[in-house]
Amino acid sequence: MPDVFPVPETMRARALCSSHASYQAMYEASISDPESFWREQASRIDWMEPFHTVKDVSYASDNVSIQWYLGGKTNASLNCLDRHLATRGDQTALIFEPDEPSDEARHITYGELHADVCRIANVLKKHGVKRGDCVTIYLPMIPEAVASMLACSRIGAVHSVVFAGFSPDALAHRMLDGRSRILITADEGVRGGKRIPLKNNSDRALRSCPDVHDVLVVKRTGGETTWLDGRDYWLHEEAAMVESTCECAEMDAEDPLYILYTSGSTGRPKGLVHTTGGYLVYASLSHRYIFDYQEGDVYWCAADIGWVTGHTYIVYGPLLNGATQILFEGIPTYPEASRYWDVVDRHRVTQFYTAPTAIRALMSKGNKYVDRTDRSSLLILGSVGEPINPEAWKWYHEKVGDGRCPIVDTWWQTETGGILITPLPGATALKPGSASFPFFGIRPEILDAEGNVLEGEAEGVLAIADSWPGQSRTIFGDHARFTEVYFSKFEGKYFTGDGCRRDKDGYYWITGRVDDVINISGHRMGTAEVESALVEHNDVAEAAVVGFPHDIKGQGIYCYVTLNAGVTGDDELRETLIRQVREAIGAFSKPDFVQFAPGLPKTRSGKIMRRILRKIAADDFDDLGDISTLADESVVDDLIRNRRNRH
Ligand code: 7RM
Repeated sequence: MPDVFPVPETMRARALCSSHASYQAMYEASISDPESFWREQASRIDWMEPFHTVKDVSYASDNVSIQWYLGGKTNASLNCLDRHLATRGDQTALIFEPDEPSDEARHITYGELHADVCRIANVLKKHGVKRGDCVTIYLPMIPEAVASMLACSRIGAVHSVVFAGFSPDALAHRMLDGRSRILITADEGVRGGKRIPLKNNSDRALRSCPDVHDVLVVKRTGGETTWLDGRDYWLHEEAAMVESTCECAEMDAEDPLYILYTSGSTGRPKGLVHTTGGYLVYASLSHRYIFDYQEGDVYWCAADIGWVTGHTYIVYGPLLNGATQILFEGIPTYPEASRYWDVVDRHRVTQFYTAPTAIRALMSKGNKYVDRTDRSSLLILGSVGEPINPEAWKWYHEKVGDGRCPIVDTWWQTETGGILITPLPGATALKPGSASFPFFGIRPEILDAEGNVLEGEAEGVLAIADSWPGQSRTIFGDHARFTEVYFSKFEGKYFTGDGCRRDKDGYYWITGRVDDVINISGHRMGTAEVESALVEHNDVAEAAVVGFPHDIKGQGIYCYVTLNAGVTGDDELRETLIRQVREAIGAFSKPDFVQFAPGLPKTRSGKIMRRILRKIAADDFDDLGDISTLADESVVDDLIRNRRNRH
C-alpha cells in the first residue's frame, strides 16, 4: 500500500477547501487571530441578539471557565429549521430508512420536520417542561428522536439522550443524575429484525426514579408494553391536540443545549454539558468543511443519536447546513452485509460516515456483498470512534470507495463537541491510520509525562492548548470533577486522555487511550464501571477489568475476578457475572472473558498494576516490564498459568 494517497483531482475541483496551502492559510489565520476568525464564523448562524464578546476563557486549574459569544442570544431549533423554511421548506431534511428494507423509506421535508418539532415542543410545555429543565430521551433511530431533541432546544429545555442500547439501570442513573422529571421513549425499538423493549426497560428504570411524573411514548411497533395511567401518554395522541407552531425561546449563547453522559477512567459516567452558541457555530463549520457538504449532496452518518457523533453530525451540524441526510434505523448486517451499500445506491448517498468496527465487521463477511453494489454516488468516506487499522482503511478505500473517495479519519471526543483533528477531503493527502491535521482554531500539543511540550517528530500525550467554541463547559453538577479530570494534569491545557504521535511531515497519529477507558466497537466505556458491576455479586471479593485487542470490536473486555474465600469459580458463575455486567450497563458491555484470579498484581501501596493485566490478557507474556514493585510477584505466574489454560 502506498504511504500517501494524494487528493483526487475531481475532489479538488469541487471542494470548499481545495489545497493544502489554502488549508494552511486558513489554519494560520485561525490560530494567529482566533477572535477575528471566530467572530467571522459566528455569522454561520442567526442571532436573535448580537454577542458583545467573542471569547472569555480561563483554563487555570483554580478557575476553569469557558465562555464564547457572550451576550449573544440565539436558538438551536431556529437555526436548524425556521431559517431554512423560506428556501428549503419543501426540501427533504431526513430520509428515514427503516430497519426492514421492504418498508418504504420516508422523506421528511424541512417544513414537515418544523411542524413535528413544534408539536412536540407544545406537548412538552403542556406537560410542564420549562426552560432549563432536563428532558431524558431514550429512543431508537427514528425521526421522532431528532424531532424531540430539537423540540427541547426550541423551548430552552436541556436534552439528555440515553443510547437505546443501555440497560434500565444505566437509564435510571442518568435520569437521576440529570434530575429529569420527564422521559420520551418508544414502545419498542426495531434493529436487525429484533425488537427492543424500550418502554418495559423504561418502566423498570422508573422504579428508582420517583420524580419522573410524565412519560411520552412514541408508538413504533404497537407491541405490548406495561403502562401506568396518569403517567404514560402516547406522543402521537398528545401531539394531535396541540398547535403546529411554537415560538423559539431566546437562549443565551452560554445556556445549556444538552447533557450527554460519557465514561471516564473512574466512577460513574459524567454528564458533559454543551451550550448553545459556540457549539452551533462549531458544528456547522466542521460539518461543512470536513464532509465538504454541498447543495444536492445526500449525507449519511451511520452513528446512533445516543452518542455524540449523532448529536453533532446527524442532528445539529447537517441540519444547520440545510442538508438532506439519511436516518437509518437498522444495523449494517441486516438483512445482509450489503445493507449499507444498498442504502447508498437507493438514495445516491454522497458522504458516508461510520466507525472502524463496522468496517471490520463488514470486511470479515467478504467482498461479494460490496461487489454486487454500485456505490458510484459516493464521494467522501468518514471514520470515527477509534483508530482505524491500515487493513480496514485500505478495504474501505479500495473496496467501498473504489479508490476514488478520500477517507476523513476524524478524531474527537464527547468533550470536544466536534471534530478536532482530521483531513479535509479536497486538501489533505492521506496517510492510512492518521487523523492528519488540526481543524481550524485547534492547537494540539504533544506532551511528555512532565508536561513538556514536544516539538517536531514526537510521541506523548495529546493536550489542546486553547479553547474552541464547541468545547464542553462543565460536568453537570460537578465542576470540580470537570476541572480535575481535564485541566489539572497539565496546567493551562485541556488533557484529552489520548496518546499521540506526530510524524516528520507533521501528521498526527492517535495511539489510543492512556487511561482506563476502553473502546468496545466504538462504544466508550470505563473499566471501573464494569468492575463495580462485578463486585456487586456476593461471591466476588475484587475485580480488575482491562481491554484486549479484538479483531472486530477493536477492544474486548477482559475481567479478572477474585472470589471470596470458600467459593469456587465455575462456568455457571462466569455466566452469571457476564449477565450481571450486561444488565448493569447494556448488551454491548458484555465481557468477553472472565478469569478467576486468586490474587491480583498489586504494588506495596495496594494499587492494581493494570499494565501487567493488559499484557496477560493480550497473551503477551514475555515482556511484562518491571514487576519488582509488586507486593507478591508469584501472583503473576498464577495469572499466566491460568490464562494459558483458559481458566
Ligand atoms: C467521537 C467519539 C472518544 C475517544 C477518543 C479516542 C477515540 C475517536 C478517533 C479515536 C483514534 C479517531 N467520542 N477516538 N475518534 N481514536 N482515531 N479518529 O468517539 O467520547 O465516544 O470517544 O474515542 O480515544 O478519546 S467518544
